[in-house]
Amino acid sequence: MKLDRFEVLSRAVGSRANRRRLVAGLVAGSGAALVGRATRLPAQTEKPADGGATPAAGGHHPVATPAFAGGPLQVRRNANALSPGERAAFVDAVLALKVKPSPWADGLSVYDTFVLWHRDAFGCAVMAAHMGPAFLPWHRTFLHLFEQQLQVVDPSVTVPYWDWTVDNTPEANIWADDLMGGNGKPDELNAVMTGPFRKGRWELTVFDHDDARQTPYLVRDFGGGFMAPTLPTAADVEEALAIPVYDAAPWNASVPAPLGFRNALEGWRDCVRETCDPVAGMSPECTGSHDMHNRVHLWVAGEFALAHEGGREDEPEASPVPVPGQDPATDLFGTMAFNSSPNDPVFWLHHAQIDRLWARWGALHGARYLPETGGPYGHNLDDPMWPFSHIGLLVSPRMNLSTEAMGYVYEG
Ligand SMILES: [Cu+2]
Repeated sequence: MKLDRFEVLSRAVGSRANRRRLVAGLVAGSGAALVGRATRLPAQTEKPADGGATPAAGGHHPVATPAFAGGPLQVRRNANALSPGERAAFVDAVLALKVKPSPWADGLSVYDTFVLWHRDAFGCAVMAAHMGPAFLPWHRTFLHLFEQQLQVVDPSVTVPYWDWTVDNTPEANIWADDLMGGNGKPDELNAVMTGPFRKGRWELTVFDHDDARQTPYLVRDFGGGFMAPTLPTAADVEEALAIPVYDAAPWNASVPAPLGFRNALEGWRDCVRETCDPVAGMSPECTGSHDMHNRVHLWVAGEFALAHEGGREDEPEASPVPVPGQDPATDLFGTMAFNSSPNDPVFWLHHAQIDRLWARWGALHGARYLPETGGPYGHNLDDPMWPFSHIGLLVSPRMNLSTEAMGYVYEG
């Protein structure tokens, strides 16, 4: 069903006469700010550096970081710093996108189009967004587009970040009823029953291609299972930030964490190869822990089972919620463990934190990116990134190396 939707989207994009008509359509609709900014970025980032970036040893690519000329910088703030009114404005804008028709995909809301893009970025032939150098620039563009859509609803809203090194318990205030809502309720199959995105109010419509269950509500089990009982620490973050090299060959999930900041932050450990499941998409074979970015996804989700690691035959009794007719070793996942994880709005707060950490790394080591060439398609410095290239936005990793050039900064 979801595959059909994507094919409809691809056909719709491909059948329009040219990209200019599609872009014109976006400008006429809800994407004006988005297109205006994105099309200005290439010229800005190609200006010669004037002291902003330090030329690096070891083949790094220095990139200028000029000030954004398109207006005042937007500020993304710690979710903890938002006033009750600001929290409500963010939630209301998210809820509005959930019902607003998508300009890009027939029959989907704006919000669910983002879920679909994130899920299908795992396709074997695409692999645009994870397990490679473009992990950080892809998600930067993804959040920027989402934020601009929020701002069409309410220009005062930016995406807040969740500093999970500090707010690292189920009692943290991001889980309050006026923001993300709380943990799943054990006697309701771990459904989220509180807050604005509770069961009955927030309905999931885009599911992973191999998800037979298609649970239509958020599922969370903070720290459940055995793979992510705790969140990454401040020391973990400092260790990653100290790595001076952005990424390393072979530019995938198997890069040992000390050799590159990208996978240190993305969080794949001891992975040997990536395999293609034509339905589920690409996934690596790993024996190590899930750290950092991956670990946060799994901590929120509760890790009942991960298909790419062969289920839970080793500890089948650890699956906390047996469901009639389902195999607990392979079928139970919290929402944030899926490829369609943006279904849980905490996705945006988590990825704003990841993006903030990348910006901090850039401030320490220069706005550098690797590889220039030789990596998987979509992951080299000047490659177009899918799906943005399919909706008339030719954005590359190079265009994502400075948040200031994209018009925003992080507070704190
Ligand atoms: Cu992602």
